[in-house]
Amino acid sequence: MIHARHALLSSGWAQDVLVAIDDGIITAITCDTPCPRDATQVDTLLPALGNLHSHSFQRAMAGMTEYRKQGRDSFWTWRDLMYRFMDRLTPEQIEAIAALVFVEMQEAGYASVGEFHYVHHQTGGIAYEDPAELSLRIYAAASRTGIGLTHLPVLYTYGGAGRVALSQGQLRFGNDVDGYLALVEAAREGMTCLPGDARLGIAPHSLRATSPEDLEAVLRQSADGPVHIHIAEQPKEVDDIASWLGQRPVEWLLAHADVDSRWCLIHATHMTEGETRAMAQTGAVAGLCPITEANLGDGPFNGASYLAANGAFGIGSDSNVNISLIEELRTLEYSQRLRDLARNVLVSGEGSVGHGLYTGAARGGARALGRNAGEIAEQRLADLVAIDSTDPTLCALSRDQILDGLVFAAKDRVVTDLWSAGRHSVKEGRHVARDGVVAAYRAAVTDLVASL
Ligand code: NGQ
Ligand code: ZN
Repeated sequence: MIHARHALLSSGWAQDVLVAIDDGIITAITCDTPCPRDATQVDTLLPALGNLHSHSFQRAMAGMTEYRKQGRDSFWTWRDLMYRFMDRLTPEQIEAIAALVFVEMQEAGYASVGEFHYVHHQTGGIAYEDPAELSLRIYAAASRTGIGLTHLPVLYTYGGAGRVALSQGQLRFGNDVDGYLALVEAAREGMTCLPGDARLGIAPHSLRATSPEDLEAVLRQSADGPVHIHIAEQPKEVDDIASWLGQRPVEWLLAHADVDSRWCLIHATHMTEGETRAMAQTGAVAGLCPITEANLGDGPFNGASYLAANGAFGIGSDSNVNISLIEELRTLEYSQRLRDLARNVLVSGEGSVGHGLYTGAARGGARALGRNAGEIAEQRLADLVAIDSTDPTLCALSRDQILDGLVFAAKDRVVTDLWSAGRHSVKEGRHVARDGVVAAYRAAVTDLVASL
């Protein structure tokens, strides 16, 4: 049981709220009630967000790609460095890095994560004895930390638009459709080691890494669960797809696949007004990764038009160069302000930007991850985060201003507690497994850096 002085319920703010949880599910909510002796007492309880897009291994190269060399650095030069870094990773290192990442995510206020998992094979592209070896490593990290996992094994068949062969640096990703479907099945079987809220989805990496026929084939074989795809992140990708398929990426996808609320379109940065409105109408979630998109020089999302068309969105930490839920939401709004020379952009009609961003991302994240979460209500998963509204960054604010304070003024330290489907992983601001996970991470990266 959790007792909160204030809680943001699906019906709005309430006081002295007692939340009962059974088997990871919220079973009862009582307002205006004193704190019983055996309850965990918190200040302000919010629905915890899902982090809808992560490549956990990239966390370990944070800070290694910010050095300017002669010529112009770009997404594509970053990607070359990332491939070189990735090529050395062992299964043990992949697990240790993922565990650190999941600890950091939960401490930042994320209850769950969509792990967009595309490193499948050994260096050179040789399969592991168990083709799902690296998926199982992600599972081990999830079960160690208690994060709610939506695992998204990735189909990555081609090196670029037009069925270009994989480059040397991409060999660890490669599968044809049959190999991929076998991998998904193995990943499904392995999932029995995870708690019941874990989910499995599919993820064609991008239009450039697959083909129209292959995409259709994998979609035909998977009737339910989330479908995630990177799309329209970089202008070059838009141009490459347009010259190959005759349409811009989002335009092509909406015309050739049954895009609906199962889908999460990651980035969707470069869209025309028409694509923006059409995507919003499908019910798909825009998977926005503002910190990574800023870091990689992708560009700002077409946010105002998308929200005006009622589009669903959520946020992801993608490259994990910096894991901060607060900063992710802040960067999202600030990217719009800088482009539009305006304030308070990402809210439709009138209202609190922080409230709109937070609650919108909570709903969209849950939808994209296939989790019955995103609000505090009976029968939902107990994906919950507590923040301390007496922190100096928040203490002057009314309830209706708290989420604005959280998004624009606070630091991550205001997070005190976090539950993933009822698993109480963060207490007093620290993950319960932090020490062991950090020690294993340090050992893993020491070896890794020595091998680079
Ligand atoms: C990824 N990253 O999947 O990690 C990609 C780069 C690729 C972003 N798109 C790899 N931000 O495109 O092959
Ligand atoms: Zn990505």
